[in-house]
Amino acid sequence: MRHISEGQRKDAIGHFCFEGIYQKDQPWGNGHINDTYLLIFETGEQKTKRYILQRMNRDIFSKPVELMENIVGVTSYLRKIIIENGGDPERETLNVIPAKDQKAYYVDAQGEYWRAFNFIENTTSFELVEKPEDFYESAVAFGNFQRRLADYPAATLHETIPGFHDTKARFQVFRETVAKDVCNRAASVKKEIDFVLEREEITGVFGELLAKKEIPLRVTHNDTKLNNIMMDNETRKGICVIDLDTVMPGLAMNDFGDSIRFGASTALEDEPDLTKVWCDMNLFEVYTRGFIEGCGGKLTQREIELLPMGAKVMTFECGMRFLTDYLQGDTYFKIHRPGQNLDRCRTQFKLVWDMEQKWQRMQEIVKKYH
Ligand code: ADP
Ligand code: GN1
Ligand code: MG
Repeated sequence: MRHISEGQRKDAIGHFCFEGIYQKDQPWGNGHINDTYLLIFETGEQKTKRYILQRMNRDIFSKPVELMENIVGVTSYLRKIIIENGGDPERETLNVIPAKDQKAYYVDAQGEYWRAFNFIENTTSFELVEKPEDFYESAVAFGNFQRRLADYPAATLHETIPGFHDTKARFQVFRETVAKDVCNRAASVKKEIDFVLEREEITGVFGELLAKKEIPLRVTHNDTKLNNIMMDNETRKGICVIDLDTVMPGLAMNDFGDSIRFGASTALEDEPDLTKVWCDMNLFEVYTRGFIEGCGGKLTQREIELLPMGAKVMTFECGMRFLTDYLQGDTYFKIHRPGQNLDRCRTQFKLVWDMEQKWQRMQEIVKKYH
C-alpha cells in the first residue's frame, strides 16, 4: 500500500466536519485492510471528542463511492431501528461523519479516499476470546445485525467485492497463482498447496445449494471476525458491529463460519506455534447458541444444519486466501513481518483439519439448537 505522509493525513483531517480543536492522531486497531487512525479533538474545558479516520483501501475496494453509499444506507437504516427501540444511536451503530462538502468521503490530491466515523466510546474489540460469555454476546450481536437488516432493500446494495465468498472462484485464482508462482515460493509450501487441492470438493458446496434454491441469499456482513465488533466495557455486550465494507447479499452460514474460524480458535490468527491452535468445541457451542438466538427465528432449518459447513468453508477459504497472497508476494493482507501470511494460512488449515476430526461433535452441537 502507498505510504501516507503526515501532511497528507493532516490535509484529510482538515476536510471533515469534526467538532472541536484538533489535538492529535495515532494509528489504531489491527485491521488487515484499511489504514485506521484515532483522532482526538478538544471540545471544551477538559472535554474531548474522539473519531475514527480511515484511508480506504482502494486497491481492494475499487469503487469507494459505491461502497460509501452502501455504508450510509445501512448505517442510517440501523440508526432508525435503534432509535425506535430506545437504543443509543451514537454507540450502537457507526455514524458517518460527513466531509466539509457534505459527501461521505474526501478524495485527496493523490486520489486517496478518506472517511470518518464516530468513535464508539467505552468499548473494546478483541483479537482473542477472553471469556466464553463475550463470544456468546458477539454471536448475539452478529445474529441481531443480520436480523435487523432482514428487510433491508438488498437490491440497492452494491457488490463491493464481486465474488467475495465465492469459494470456487477463489480456488481457481489459487490454482492459477500456484501455476504462475511469481515469487518462487510454491516449492517451499507444497504441503499447504496439497492441503488445498485435496479439498476441492468443499469449494462448490454452497454455490450448488444456492443454485438449487435450497438456501437463501440474505443481507450479511461477510467479515464477522471478533475484532469487527465493539464490546461494551461495562455490560460486556456486543454493542456495535463495525467494518461494514463487505455488507452485501451473502449467506448466513458464512457469517457464522467466519466468526468461528477467528473466535473459536484457541490462538491468534497468525500464531506460528501450531500446537497452540485448536477449534474449541465449547466456544463453538457458545457461538452457535448466541447466533441462532440473535437471528431470532429467521434462519431456516437447512441453514442451521449447514452451520458447521459454514465454519469449515470459511476457514478453508480464508487459509487459501492467505496462501494465495503469500504466493503473490503479500499484496492484499497487511503484514508486519515476513512469513506472516504463511503463518496465518497454517493456523487456518490446522483449524480445518481439527474441525474434520470433530465433525460429528459439531453436528451434534448444532442439532441441540434446531
Ligand atoms: P479493517 O477493514 O482494516 O479491518 P476496521 O474498520 O475493522 O478496519 O478497523 C480496524 C480496527 O479499528 C477495529 O478492529 C477496531 O478495533 C477499531 N475501530 C474501527 N472503527 C472504530 C470505531 N468507530 N470506534 C472504535 N474503534 C474502531
Ligand atoms: C480482512 O478487514 P479485516 O481485517 O476485518 C478481510 C477478511 C478476512 C480477514 C482475515 C475486505 O478482514 O475477508 O477474513 O482479513 N477483509 C477483506 O483476518 O478482504
Ligand atoms: Mg476489521
